[in-house]
Amino acid sequence: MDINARIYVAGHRGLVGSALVRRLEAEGANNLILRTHQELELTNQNEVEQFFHAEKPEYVFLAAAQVGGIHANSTYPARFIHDNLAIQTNVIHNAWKQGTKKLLFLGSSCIYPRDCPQPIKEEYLMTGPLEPTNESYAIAKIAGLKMCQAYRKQYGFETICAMPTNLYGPGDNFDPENSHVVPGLIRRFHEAKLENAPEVVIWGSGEPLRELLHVDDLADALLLLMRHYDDEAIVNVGTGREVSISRLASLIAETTDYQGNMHFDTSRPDGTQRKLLDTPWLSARNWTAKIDLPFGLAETYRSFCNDFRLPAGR
Ligand code: GFB
Repeated sequence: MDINARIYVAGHRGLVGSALVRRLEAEGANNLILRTHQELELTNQNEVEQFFHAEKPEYVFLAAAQVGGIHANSTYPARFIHDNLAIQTNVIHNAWKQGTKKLLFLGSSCIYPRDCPQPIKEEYLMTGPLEPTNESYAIAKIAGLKMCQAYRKQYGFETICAMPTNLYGPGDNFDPENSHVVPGLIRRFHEAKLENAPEVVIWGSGEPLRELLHVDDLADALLLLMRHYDDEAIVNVGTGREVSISRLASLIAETTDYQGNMHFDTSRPDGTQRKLLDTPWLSARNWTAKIDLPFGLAETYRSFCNDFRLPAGR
């Protein structure tokens, strides 16, 4: 991929898309094609068709998706399956039709069976039942990766399917209910500190393990894949390191300088117990994530305070 090629980042205002734009611009990209949600409704077939016909991007990063944490996934399953199927179907089909050279599709570690052996190998896909709290999202993402593989097989369209682990970083959605665990807890601890609240509620038992990847590390891996990966097989992207939700909560308490207690609300779901990814392709290239969790959390907390113009923790 020539850095000055016509590169379209779908979803450039989101967590992943904004990290991709930061990274591409840092490398000197000067031909990025970007559209906000207001400018282009990706669930609308006609709008997407016209956009690709007019712009003819050479490379596409498909980072646009309807995403959310465990609560949003289980509360809005219709929105998650509809919007994701529509977005990815429109973008993949029109990219192929208008001669895009390469498209990178983003999936998620939740595509794998709920109870599969750890670390999770790519070949475990579709070998067992999914985690029920995010089944709609996972089914949409499985459909997306199968569509990419089908277009490669039938039309020779160069598609890459990257499956990242749980992500976090600046520019995340910090909604108290609908966000993922890191932004959700950053917000809750921050507010508890400002209000001098005696305790913070953590959803679930605190026992599940999660592998957390900083989105700038993900962007680094995605560029490597776009430049050097050429196979139909899906590719995992992770850090190889796990943290329990209770340990993560303690780290976020330290980051936000919250001195009170934690209460685990077991009426809220735990979701999958573990989902650690095996990453053979990246490991073979000596790729590792560079941003450690305490540093990444501190940076994410700073971005939360800046974005919302809040007084900082320390
Ligand atoms: O990040 P998260 O929402 O998604 O939740 P998943 C991770 C874990 O954190 C669960 C616990 O065990 C939650 O019970 N948790 C504790 C919290 N406190 C909170 C909180 O305040 N907010 C949230 N959100 N969780 C996602 C899928 O599953 O994984 C997505 O929902 C996506 O579709 C992503 O695939 C990779 O890790 O459980």
